[in-house]
Amino acid sequence: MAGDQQLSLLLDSAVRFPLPNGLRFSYGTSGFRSDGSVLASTVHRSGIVAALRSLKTRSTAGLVITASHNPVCDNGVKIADPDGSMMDQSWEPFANAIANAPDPNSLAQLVLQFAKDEKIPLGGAQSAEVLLARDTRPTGEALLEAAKQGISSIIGAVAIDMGVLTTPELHWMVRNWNKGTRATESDYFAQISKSFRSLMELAPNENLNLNAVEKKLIVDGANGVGGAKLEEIKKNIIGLEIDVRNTGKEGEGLLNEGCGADFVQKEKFAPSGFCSDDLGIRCASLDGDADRLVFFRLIPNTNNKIELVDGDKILSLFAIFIQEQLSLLEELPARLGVIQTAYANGAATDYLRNLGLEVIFTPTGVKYLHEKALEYDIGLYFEANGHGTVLFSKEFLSQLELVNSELTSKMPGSEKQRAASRLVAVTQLINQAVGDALSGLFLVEAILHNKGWSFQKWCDLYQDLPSRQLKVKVADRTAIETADAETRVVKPSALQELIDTETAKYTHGRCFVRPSGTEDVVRIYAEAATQDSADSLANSVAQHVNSILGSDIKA
Ligand code: G16
Repeated sequence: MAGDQQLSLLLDSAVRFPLPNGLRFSYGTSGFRSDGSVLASTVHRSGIVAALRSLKTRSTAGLVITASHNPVCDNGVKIADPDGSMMDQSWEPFANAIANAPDPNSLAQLVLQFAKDEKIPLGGAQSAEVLLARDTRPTGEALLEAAKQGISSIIGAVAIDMGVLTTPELHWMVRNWNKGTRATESDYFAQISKSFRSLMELAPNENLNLNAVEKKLIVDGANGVGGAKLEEIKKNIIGLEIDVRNTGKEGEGLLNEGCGADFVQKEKFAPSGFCSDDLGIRCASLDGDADRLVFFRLIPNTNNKIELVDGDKILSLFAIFIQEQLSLLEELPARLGVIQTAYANGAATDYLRNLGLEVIFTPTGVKYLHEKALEYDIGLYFEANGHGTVLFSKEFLSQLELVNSELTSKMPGSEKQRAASRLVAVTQLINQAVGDALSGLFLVEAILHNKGWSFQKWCDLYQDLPSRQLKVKVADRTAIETADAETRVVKPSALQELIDTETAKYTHGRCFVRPSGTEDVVRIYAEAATQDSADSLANSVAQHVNSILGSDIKA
């Protein structure tokens, strides 16, 4: 009876969201992405997956509608697991299967069969709960409605619309709801401003050279959702003067167009809205849904070229700071792991290894880095593009709390006690669910303040090897398969031989190619001793990709 009711509910709902003719969807690096106008069926079906995920885990799940760094016409959908991380990868084949089910009947059969196989109780007394959010894209509102209808096509499932949020806010909320607090956006803002204030107050006086640490920060909001959120947070921030640009207001420009972290990191140019008046000032850039962060400073007399501080250098700053605090606390042993991808600059990896840190590589995609970081007491992960965070294990957190409260009662004000309190503030400031540009930005600022470091000092940590990234649009990007954390092409095999031959021509040459999981392109990364060599290596490999797989090269 309940089975019949469930079946007819699924059929009635699915019939309103037919699969567009001739299209296939794939759960990629960060969920489904495509042109926003063709995604209604995919988002509707993702709503079903999220509701099933909630039933399976007996917890609140999340669903966010965003295409992050992609252009404004695109959109996408990703699902958050109860701990706030990306959906368990073992469910991706099911998500792919139902996203491509040709008609309502086959869709319903797939859902019922999957529920049976996974022992998910359908139609029973158990309820499911899914938190929803979207970014500012024009197609977002209609897609949100599709998600709601997908969720309510599972008996007992409830969708809770949390509004227009950054992706990391939604992940953070899901995590907190499952820890028993029905946290809202104002709790998120309050947690950031409170822990930032604590960390600022713990700065050692002798390190504090206020002349070195410029108090002003200009932030590029990518004309996305992050700028407006930052405007709210900054109302409660003391000790930092933040000027937010590209907030998406009328006249400021289009989402991610000529602005945003992806543009800044790849083009190494200042975003629109920045000019020579900003010379000498520390600047930061978020991406469209505020899950990526890079810093930069304009270079004088260069027509808006910038000195870039990417995810690798943010990672290095976090690693140094955490290591320093731990070195004062011998009673708090911790295994640190640093996770990077093949895009990490070779100089950054050498620098981190020279700090004595264990550095591990995974394929591109936060879901892979996050999973690896969970294996450590403290797992620090960052992609060079600015996507990353720091994770603390449960055991480490309870040890830290214990040590902190003992030191606070026995040695208040001592360097040891302050080191423990600084670590506590870091654990509260940095988002434990996913990479978060806003919480990352405030952690960077608090660390620079604690260390009394200028932007220049941070830049000088190490010198990046010159690099170049290109993308090539090909007929079928899935024709490329890679191995060894995407550093080698295994298919077509002739391509890797050509890459090896080209790379061998350059001092410190390194090059890899991989299919993007968010755009319909193949990406090329090259590194070498000089910028000309890196450019020429990237170009020649792009030509090979082009001649083997077809089409045009884009910077
Ligand atoms: C997403 C992922 C990132 C990944 C990026 C580019 O970022 O979350 O982990 O680095 O896509 O991926 P690809 O090279 O496969 O296109 P975002 O900011 O778009 O969500």
